Amino acid sequence: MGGKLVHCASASFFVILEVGIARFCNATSLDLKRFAGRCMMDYKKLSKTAAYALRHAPWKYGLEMDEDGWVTVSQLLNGLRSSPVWAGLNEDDLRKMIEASDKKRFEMKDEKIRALYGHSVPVKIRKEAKIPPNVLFHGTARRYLPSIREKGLIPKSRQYVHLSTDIETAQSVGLRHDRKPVILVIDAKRAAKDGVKFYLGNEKVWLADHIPSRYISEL
Ligand code: HQG
Repeated sequence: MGGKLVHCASASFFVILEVGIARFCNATSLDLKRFAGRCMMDYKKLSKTAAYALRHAPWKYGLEMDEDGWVTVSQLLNGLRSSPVWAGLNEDDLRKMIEASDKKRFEMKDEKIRALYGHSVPVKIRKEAKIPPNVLFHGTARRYLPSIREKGLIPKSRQYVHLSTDIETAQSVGLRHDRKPVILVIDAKRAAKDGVKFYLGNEKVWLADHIPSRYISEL
């Protein structure tokens, strides 16, 4: 038999994709691609693509982003569907992508969706300043320390500096840059008192425009 055995993650059963059966059922190759796409939905890959669209390059997907980072779900679906991999994508897939993730990267409300942090789009996403926890953490690479000691924490290619509410999260952020990351401790209470603004990303991620080095110590 010339069929392929494919694990169907969304429905948890096995399907046989058999060219003969497809012909018998009059299915087109696009129908088959859509069917296979639905059965093998890779939510991690979808999350990476959606993050790229919503944080970094909305224009590549034809998205009109408002000043709070929202785009309509229908625009995002249309933009993503132009790639054959996501041809069969629907709103429920976006919802499942959000639920399947270990990090709360996106928010969906009133037929709109946005990334909660990580942006690098040219126009700065508006964030409301909030009172931060007394202490925040930041995991980074050892090689960045001399510059951080001198300039403080700067957003670099993103719009905001990203801070973590706990050491474990900071550690995993830092591991993206260095196998032995350094954990920085931010005296957020004192910084906020002195006028540094903090913004909420999600329950574990806080944002700031810049953290001067006088509020930073090493764990
Ligand atoms: C460093 C991921 C030299 C900074 C994560 C960091 C996070 C400096 C790097 C989110 C510096 C920028 C963001 C200075 C800061 N001199 N280096 N003065 N100031 N840096 O990736 O915070 O999985 O842009 O320490 O989990 O690592 O994508 O920022 O090492 O929440 O959802 O410059 O991205 O989330 O790196 O990570 P990044 P980040 P997702």
